[in-house]
Amino acid sequence: MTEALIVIDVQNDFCPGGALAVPDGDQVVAPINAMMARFDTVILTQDWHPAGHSSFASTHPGRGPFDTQEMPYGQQVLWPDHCVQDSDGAAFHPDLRTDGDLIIRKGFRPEVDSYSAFFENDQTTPTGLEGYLRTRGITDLTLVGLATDFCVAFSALDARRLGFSVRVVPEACRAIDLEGSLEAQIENMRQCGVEFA
Ligand code: VGL
Ligand code: ZN
Repeated sequence: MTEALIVIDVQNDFCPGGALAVPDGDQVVAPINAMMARFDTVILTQDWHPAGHSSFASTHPGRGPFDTQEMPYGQQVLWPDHCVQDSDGAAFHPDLRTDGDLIIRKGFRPEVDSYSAFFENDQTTPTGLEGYLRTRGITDLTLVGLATDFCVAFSALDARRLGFSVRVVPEACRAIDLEGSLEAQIENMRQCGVEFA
Protein backbone atom coordinates (compact mmCIF):
# COMPACT_ATOMS: atom_id res chain seq x y z
CA MET A 1 0.00 0.00 0.00
CA THR A 2 3.02 2.29 0.26
CA GLU A 3 4.05 1.76 -3.36
CA ALA A 4 2.92 3.39 -6.58
CA LEU A 5 3.64 2.83 -10.26
CA ILE A 6 4.06 6.06 -12.20
CA VAL A 7 3.65 5.73 -15.96
CA ILE A 8 5.24 8.67 -17.74
CA ASP A 9 3.90 10.05 -21.05
CA VAL A 10 3.07 6.88 -23.01
CA GLN A 11 1.37 8.97 -25.68
CA ASN A 12 1.07 8.64 -29.45
CA ASP A 13 3.41 11.54 -30.22
CA PHE A 14 6.26 9.73 -28.39
CA CYS A 15 5.67 6.48 -30.27
CA PRO A 16 6.76 5.55 -33.83
CA GLY A 17 4.89 7.76 -36.32
CA GLY A 18 4.37 10.49 -33.70
CA ALA A 19 5.58 14.08 -33.78
CA LEU A 20 8.40 13.48 -31.29
CA ALA A 21 8.84 9.76 -31.78
CA VAL A 22 11.09 7.99 -29.29
CA PRO A 23 12.81 5.00 -30.97
CA ASP A 24 10.79 1.87 -30.05
CA GLY A 25 8.60 3.97 -27.77
CA ASP A 26 5.65 1.64 -28.31
CA GLN A 27 7.67 -1.29 -26.92
CA VAL A 28 7.02 -0.09 -23.39
CA VAL A 29 3.27 -0.68 -23.59
CA ALA A 30 3.23 -4.47 -23.04
CA PRO A 31 5.63 -4.52 -20.06
CA ILE A 32 3.84 -1.55 -18.46
CA ASN A 33 0.41 -3.16 -18.83
CA ALA A 34 1.78 -6.28 -17.17
CA MET A 35 3.29 -4.29 -14.29
CA MET A 36 0.07 -2.37 -13.62
CA ALA A 37 -1.60 -5.51 -12.27
CA ARG A 38 1.00 -5.68 -9.49
CA PHE A 39 0.39 -2.20 -8.02
CA ASP A 40 -2.46 -0.92 -5.83
CA THR A 41 -1.81 2.62 -6.99
CA VAL A 42 -1.17 3.47 -10.63
CA ILE A 43 -0.62 7.04 -11.78
CA LEU A 44 -0.26 8.14 -15.40
CA THR A 45 1.16 11.40 -16.66
CA GLN A 46 0.19 13.10 -19.89
CA ASP A 47 2.25 15.79 -21.62
CA TRP A 48 -0.45 18.37 -22.42
CA HIS A 49 0.62 21.49 -24.28
CA PRO A 50 -1.48 24.34 -25.65
CA ALA A 51 -0.86 25.20 -29.34
CA GLY A 52 2.03 27.68 -29.59
CA HIS A 53 3.68 26.37 -26.41
CA SER A 54 7.01 28.03 -25.58
CA SER A 55 8.82 24.66 -25.77
CA PHE A 56 7.90 24.32 -29.46
CA ALA A 57 10.60 25.39 -31.93
CA SER A 58 7.83 26.70 -34.21
CA THR A 59 7.04 29.36 -31.58
CA HIS A 60 10.53 30.88 -31.91
CA PRO A 61 11.22 32.42 -35.35
CA GLY A 62 14.52 31.25 -36.80
CA ARG A 63 14.93 28.38 -34.34
CA GLY A 64 14.61 24.68 -35.13
CA PRO A 65 13.74 21.49 -33.31
CA PHE A 66 16.43 20.35 -30.81
CA ASP A 67 18.02 23.82 -30.64
CA THR A 68 18.53 25.16 -27.12
CA GLN A 69 16.80 28.35 -26.01
CA GLU A 70 17.45 30.56 -22.99
CA MET A 71 14.18 30.95 -21.04
CA PRO A 72 13.56 33.05 -17.90
CA TYR A 73 13.85 29.78 -15.91
CA GLY A 74 16.99 28.46 -17.66
CA GLN A 75 17.99 26.46 -20.73
CA GLN A 76 15.19 24.77 -22.63
CA VAL A 77 15.45 22.32 -25.55
CA LEU A 78 13.07 23.31 -28.35
CA TRP A 79 10.92 20.45 -29.62
CA PRO A 80 8.78 19.75 -32.64
CA ASP A 81 5.12 20.59 -31.89
CA HIS A 82 3.87 17.62 -29.85
CA CYS A 83 1.16 16.52 -27.43
CA VAL A 84 -1.12 19.42 -28.28
CA GLN A 85 -4.16 19.31 -25.98
CA ASP A 86 -6.98 17.13 -27.32
CA SER A 87 -5.02 16.03 -30.43
CA ASP A 88 -4.53 12.36 -31.35
CA GLY A 89 -0.84 12.82 -30.63
CA ALA A 90 -1.61 13.74 -27.03
CA ALA A 91 -3.79 10.65 -26.52
CA PHE A 92 -2.36 7.65 -24.68
CA HIS A 93 -1.12 4.80 -26.88
CA PRO A 94 -4.30 2.91 -27.82
CA ASP A 95 -3.08 -0.36 -26.24
CA LEU A 96 -2.02 1.20 -22.93
CA ARG A 97 -4.18 0.34 -19.95
CA THR A 98 -5.45 3.66 -18.61
CA ASP A 99 -7.56 2.41 -15.69
CA GLY A 100 -5.16 3.96 -13.16
CA ASP A 101 -6.08 6.04 -10.10
CA LEU A 102 -4.85 9.45 -11.22
CA ILE A 103 -3.84 11.17 -14.44
CA ILE A 104 -1.54 14.15 -14.03
CA ARG A 105 -1.37 16.56 -16.96
CA LYS A 106 1.69 18.76 -17.29
CA GLY A 107 3.17 21.40 -19.57
CA PHE A 108 -0.15 23.22 -19.96
CA ARG A 109 1.18 26.66 -18.99
CA PRO A 110 2.22 28.35 -22.26
CA GLU A 111 5.38 29.94 -20.86
CA VAL A 112 6.90 27.01 -18.90
CA ASP A 113 7.64 23.44 -19.94
CA SER A 114 7.24 20.56 -17.49
CA TYR A 115 9.29 17.41 -17.91
CA SER A 116 8.87 16.22 -14.33
CA ALA A 117 5.64 14.83 -12.91
CA PHE A 118 6.40 16.85 -9.72
CA PHE A 119 7.60 20.31 -10.76
CA GLU A 120 7.52 22.43 -13.90
CA ASN A 121 10.87 23.25 -15.51
CA ASP A 122 11.14 26.39 -13.34
CA GLN A 123 11.77 23.77 -10.61
CA THR A 124 9.39 25.56 -8.24
CA THR A 125 5.80 25.27 -9.54
CA PRO A 126 4.34 22.01 -8.18
CA THR A 127 1.97 19.76 -10.11
CA GLY A 128 0.34 18.54 -6.90
CA LEU A 129 1.59 14.96 -7.28
CA GLU A 130 3.72 15.17 -4.13
CA GLY A 131 0.66 16.00 -2.02
CA TYR A 132 -1.36 13.21 -3.59
CA LEU A 133 1.31 10.65 -2.78
CA ARG A 134 2.01 11.89 0.76
CA THR A 135 -1.63 12.12 1.80
CA ARG A 136 -2.04 8.50 0.68
CA GLY A 137 1.03 7.33 2.60
CA ILE A 138 2.98 6.35 -0.50
CA THR A 139 6.76 6.30 -0.04
CA ASP A 140 8.10 4.00 -2.79
CA LEU A 141 7.84 4.81 -6.47
CA THR A 142 8.45 2.72 -9.58
CA LEU A 143 8.84 4.82 -12.74
CA VAL A 144 8.35 3.65 -16.30
CA GLY A 145 7.56 5.23 -19.69
CA LEU A 146 8.91 7.90 -22.04
CA ALA A 147 11.39 9.32 -22.35
CA THR A 148 14.06 7.85 -20.03
CA ASP A 149 16.40 10.84 -20.39
CA PHE A 150 13.80 13.61 -20.12
CA CYS A 151 10.46 13.15 -18.40
CA VAL A 152 11.34 9.89 -16.61
CA ALA A 153 14.73 11.21 -15.42
CA PHE A 154 13.40 14.61 -14.29
CA SER A 155 10.58 12.89 -12.40
CA ALA A 156 12.95 10.39 -10.77
CA LEU A 157 15.39 13.12 -9.71
CA ASP A 158 12.62 15.29 -8.22
CA ALA A 159 11.18 12.27 -6.42
CA ARG A 160 14.57 11.53 -4.81
CA ARG A 161 14.95 15.19 -3.81
CA LEU A 162 11.53 14.94 -2.13
CA GLY A 163 12.65 11.85 -0.22
CA PHE A 164 10.81 9.08 -2.06
CA SER A 165 12.47 5.77 -2.72
CA VAL A 166 12.72 5.48 -6.52
CA ARG A 167 13.17 2.60 -8.93
CA VAL A 168 13.30 2.97 -12.73
CA VAL A 169 12.64 -0.12 -14.85
CA PRO A 170 14.78 0.19 -18.04
CA GLU A 171 12.88 -2.55 -19.86
CA ALA A 172 9.74 -0.40 -19.62
CA CYS A 173 11.41 2.87 -20.69
CA ARG A 174 12.87 4.23 -23.94
CA ALA A 175 15.08 7.28 -24.52
CA ILE A 176 15.32 10.21 -26.94
CA ASP A 177 19.12 10.36 -26.40
CA LEU A 178 20.09 13.86 -27.54
CA GLU A 179 23.89 14.32 -27.54
CA GLY A 180 24.59 11.75 -24.85
CA SER A 181 21.64 12.70 -22.67
CA LEU A 182 20.76 9.09 -21.87
CA GLU A 183 24.14 8.20 -20.40
CA ALA A 184 24.36 11.54 -18.57
CA GLN A 185 20.93 11.18 -16.99
CA ILE A 186 21.47 7.55 -15.99
CA GLU A 187 24.64 8.63 -14.19
CA ASN A 188 22.77 11.54 -12.61
CA MET A 189 19.99 9.26 -11.40
CA ARG A 190 22.46 6.73 -10.00
CA GLN A 191 24.28 9.41 -8.04
CA CYS A 192 20.97 10.55 -6.58
CA GLY A 193 20.10 7.08 -5.35
CA VAL A 194 17.70 5.94 -8.07
CA GLU A 195 17.69 2.16 -8.38
CA PHE A 196 17.45 0.35 -11.70
CA ALA A 197 15.84 -3.06 -12.04
C1 VGL B 1 9.12 14.81 -23.17
C2 VGL B 1 10.32 16.29 -24.44
C3 VGL B 1 9.25 17.15 -24.47
C4 VGL B 1 9.09 13.49 -22.46
C5 VGL B 1 8.05 15.67 -23.17
O1 VGL B 1 7.98 12.96 -22.21
O2 VGL B 1 10.18 12.96 -22.14
N1 VGL B 1 10.25 15.13 -23.79
N2 VGL B 1 8.12 16.84 -23.83
ZN1 ZN C 1 6.44 18.13 -24.07
